[in-house]
Amino acid sequence: MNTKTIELIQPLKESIEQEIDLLLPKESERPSNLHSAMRYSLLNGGKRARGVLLLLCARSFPSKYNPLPAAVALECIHAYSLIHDDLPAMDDSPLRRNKPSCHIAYDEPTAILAGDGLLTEAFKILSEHYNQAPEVALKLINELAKASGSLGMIAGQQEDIENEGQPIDASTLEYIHERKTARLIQAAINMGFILSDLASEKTAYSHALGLHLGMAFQYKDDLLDAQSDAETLGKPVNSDQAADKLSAVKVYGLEATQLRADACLEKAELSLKNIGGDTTLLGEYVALLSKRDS
Ligand code: GRG
Repeated sequence: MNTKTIELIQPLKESIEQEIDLLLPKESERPSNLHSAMRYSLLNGGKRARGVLLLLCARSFPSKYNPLPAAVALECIHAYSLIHDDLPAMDDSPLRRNKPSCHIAYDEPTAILAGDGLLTEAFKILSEHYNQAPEVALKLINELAKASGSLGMIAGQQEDIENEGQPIDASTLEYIHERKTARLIQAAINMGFILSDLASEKTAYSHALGLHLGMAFQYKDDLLDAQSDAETLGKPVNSDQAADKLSAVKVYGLEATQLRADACLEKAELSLKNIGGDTTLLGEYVALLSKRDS
């Protein structure tokens, strides 16, 4: 682990958490239980990988916009997806980030509504905080909606559920992983670069960076599920195998999954070089994510 990079990233994580606390409705706001559940799920840890990536991309070129509200919007979408994924109707997981999942800490209806609340809140935040620059606001909203909607993350989740326990081919697996995981990470990168006004001829590189990094992230997630322990991971391990879930490890095996992760990372690093700008810390963080243990 590169401790210097971790030290440089920590203040970014903290600034996202402070902004979450600032922007989300307070627990004292009615209905108190709902807002408490939304805050519980959003402020109960996690790496903030998507938010941090957005901040790092936003500052790789001079920018006049504050990227923090966009990072919060992205983390709202991520947290909503985790709440709904943990529900009994989906993954039925009692543990998230080493703490009781939202529907365990509260109850199922509250967890469903907390997820819905966070999903809606994300777009409210973007529309309110970038309204001085309507073109930027629209681009951010469009990017996040495409990545998380029924052609993006929700498509991945739907096909993941439909294919559970079925024999799976590599192309279906790639379709699912690209949508379920990589698209939101791609949105983090794209939203950051929208805020730093990346030259239009370079956007193909930022899209490629997001896609390859997102796929590497999912391969790593599957490797961790197969190789880590529950304490380190903050959720049950071997859950893919136990629930007969789709997993790159199941389709390709451990060694080939690692090779795929490495190849994606190499492509991500090449795209980053082509983007230019001040991306040193971004490059170090990308490498750090590939070595993460949770
Ligand atoms: C319910 C619409 C809907 C979507 C669910 C996020 C998701 C889609 C499913 C969760 C299961 C899973 C393993 C998804 C892959 C994405 C992923 C690796 C999520 C975990 O993200 P991390 O590692 O978590 O960034 P933290 O806790 O650090 O924020």
